[in-house]
Amino acid sequence: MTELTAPKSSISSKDFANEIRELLKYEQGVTPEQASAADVYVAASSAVRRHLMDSWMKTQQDMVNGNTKAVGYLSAEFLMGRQLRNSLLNAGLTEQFNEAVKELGFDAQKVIDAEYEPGLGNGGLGRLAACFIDSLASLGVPAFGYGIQYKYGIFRQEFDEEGKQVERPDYWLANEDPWGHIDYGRSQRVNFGGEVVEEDGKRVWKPAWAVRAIPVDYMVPGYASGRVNTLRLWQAKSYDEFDLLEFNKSEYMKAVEPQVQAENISKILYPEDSTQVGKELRLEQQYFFTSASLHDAIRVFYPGQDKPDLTTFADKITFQLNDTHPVIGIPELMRILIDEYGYDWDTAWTVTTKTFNYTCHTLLPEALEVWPASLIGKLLPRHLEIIEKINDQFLAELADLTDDQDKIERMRIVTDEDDAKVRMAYLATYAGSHVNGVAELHSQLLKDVTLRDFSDLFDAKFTNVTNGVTPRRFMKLANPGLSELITEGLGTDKWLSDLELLKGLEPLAQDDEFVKKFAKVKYDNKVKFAQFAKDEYGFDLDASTMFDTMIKRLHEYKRQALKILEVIATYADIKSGKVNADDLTPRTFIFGAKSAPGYYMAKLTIQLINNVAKVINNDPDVKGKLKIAFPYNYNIRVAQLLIPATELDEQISQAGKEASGTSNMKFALNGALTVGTLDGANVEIRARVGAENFFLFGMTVDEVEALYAAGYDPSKYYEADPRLKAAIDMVANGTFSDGDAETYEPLVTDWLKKDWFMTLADFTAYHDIQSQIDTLYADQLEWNRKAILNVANSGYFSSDRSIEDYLERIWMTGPLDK
Ligand code: F58
Repeated sequence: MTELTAPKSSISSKDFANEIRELLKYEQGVTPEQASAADVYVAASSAVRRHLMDSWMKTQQDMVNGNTKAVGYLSAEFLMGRQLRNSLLNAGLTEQFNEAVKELGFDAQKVIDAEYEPGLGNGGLGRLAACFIDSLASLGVPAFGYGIQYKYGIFRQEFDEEGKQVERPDYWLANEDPWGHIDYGRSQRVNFGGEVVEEDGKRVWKPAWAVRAIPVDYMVPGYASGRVNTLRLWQAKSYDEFDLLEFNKSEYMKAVEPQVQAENISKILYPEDSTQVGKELRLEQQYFFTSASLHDAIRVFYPGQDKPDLTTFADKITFQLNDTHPVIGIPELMRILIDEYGYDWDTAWTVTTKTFNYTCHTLLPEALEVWPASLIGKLLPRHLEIIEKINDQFLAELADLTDDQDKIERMRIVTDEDDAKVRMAYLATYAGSHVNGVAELHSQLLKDVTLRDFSDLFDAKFTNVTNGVTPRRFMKLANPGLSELITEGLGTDKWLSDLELLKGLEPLAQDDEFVKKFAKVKYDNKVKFAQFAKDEYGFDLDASTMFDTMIKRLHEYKRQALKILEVIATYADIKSGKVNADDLTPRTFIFGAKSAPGYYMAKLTIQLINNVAKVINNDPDVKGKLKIAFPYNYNIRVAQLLIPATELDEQISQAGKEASGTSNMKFALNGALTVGTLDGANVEIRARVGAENFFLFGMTVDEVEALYAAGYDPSKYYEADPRLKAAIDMVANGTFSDGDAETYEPLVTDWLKKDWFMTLADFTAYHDIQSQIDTLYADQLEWNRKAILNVANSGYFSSDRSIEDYLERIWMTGPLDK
């Protein structure tokens, strides 16, 4: 007997269909016959929202009356993915929906596909935030996600004739958004600019301009918890919509100027992680949403109180700073407490330091935000004063802790130079109660390298919370076939809210019948992906080949170059006759990656991959044994289809550079084997699934450091490995650029002269592991056994576990009473 615990609403499909009919009529104004799939999507979404409404309202009430402290997750990004299927799942309405739309004469998938995916994040960091709010709700912990409702999300990626990335605006709100509820009555004023003056012995900020922050609320339904939390995304609007005086003078453009300026703040998500562009607007965005969110929390937790006792603020809500983007919230809370509510500095400091915690998501020094003090002074003059005072206080504290003047200098929050800088990570580390990295190795490196001085003096602040992913979206929704098989194998579906139960699959890895069923699910997922790739991109993929996937932002440290060079080297082996294509294990190499628009090397790598695809996919000598597929505009939807179809997962960053990675977790949970370096969460995945079930290669962090120290010369590796040499020569001689040697010259020169992330040094090891991969793949039963062991031992990587760790180590709170 299989025990089923998934939520199921008691409403019948017929009644649910009637609700959709009503909404079509009264909201959309159409009959089911007139309705399009998009209409049905909107109506069905509204219907689900209605079903969640009571739980949402109750959760809000309970939170304010609260037996427990709430969590405020401050994040510039929430990469949610499509909402309808997830909401249906959590509302227990999946079956009713499937039946109801059929009854109305629609195909369920077409209705689902009418939803435009909101792309309000760049990659891992934004998706993590989305997984975390899902888990918070599923664990019944009262929480707000606070961020920005960007009008344009991450750009839509296209490839041009030459295989270059082209960025198109992502106007995701072009159609009705049934999920977001705009709440004009709860808007907040956010001030900017101006000056600070002395009045009655007090510092008083006289801002020059202001924008109105309007909350757009999204429900965040928990799975089987009966709780629905809120994602509150702020939209910027002008207070002066329209200047009638100007308009009457026929100055139409001028008349809307204030509106344009204000609305620019929430116009676009920054896709940059290479160059620092639009610094000013970015700081405006950061202040905009943190200021609005802090004021909002005061409004929520001290309803109707003019003089709330804000010394209790940190008992009501704890704020997690998702990377440095919301760190300006620290001086903002100080300012609110001192200037708006009259607290003295020390009281304000006590409250503030108890309120905030900081998560760092990087190891690249250039990714730690540093703002020119002059810019902060221009936009937020009062905040600069407060930051300077925090810095002075910090320096005084440091002087008591250490005699090491150099160290004190290095730790300054505000640098001591003409064009002073404010280091946001340092501010967060000093002012926050806790600082965490996102995988064990990363947290260790933060202590040993990135924030070493801080960990020397404030070791107790530092902790680790290894990332996780939500099994609801990335297993149940993405991989229904595997989910059913797991439920059958375990005799319960409880694993969806207690992922460690997957451990129970371990013995089944020795049961050949189960292994075959598992293999069948994987094969069906490959067929499904191939069909999608055909319909969407016109690719012809062969589901009988190994699906070998690398999906992540394109960045040199992630080393997509390593993968493509290995493919090219194999191609060169075929062309030179060293290898007979017939002897190869047929593989389909699938890439998905967006590059920051201003990141030249990353864009050139995209172009190279596309052109290698063009040549290899069309060369009869290859006999179809190698194929490259690079679907453009990789997003959550593609991820949900591709991850379950993948057999080999590429996590090949240079050791010590990937903070954690989260796709590695999704792959392991969906039964792919990983080829990877000892980097980020790979280390923990390998430790759990077993070294024999993971293809490890490449230098360790220590080896990388030693090689840098010894003086790294990539050309030596080029000379030493004939395959590597052949591959680079092929790129250099124009094989993938119609004979033009110029096209990839910058890449070639970089590989041979610089190669900062040591792609060449790891190349031979990466090649050597490929024959092990092929050998195992030839024994499908063994391969799938190992894949099952990956699934069985990856339960730890649920975001529910991550949230439990945050609750215990950082937030010191827990679920609401039932
Ligand atoms: C990622 N960071 C890390 N940043 O690279 C990855 O290892 C980790 O698993 C993940 O965070 C979650 O902890 C990341 O995605 C960004 O997207 C930046 C956001 C701000 C603009 C530049 C990119």
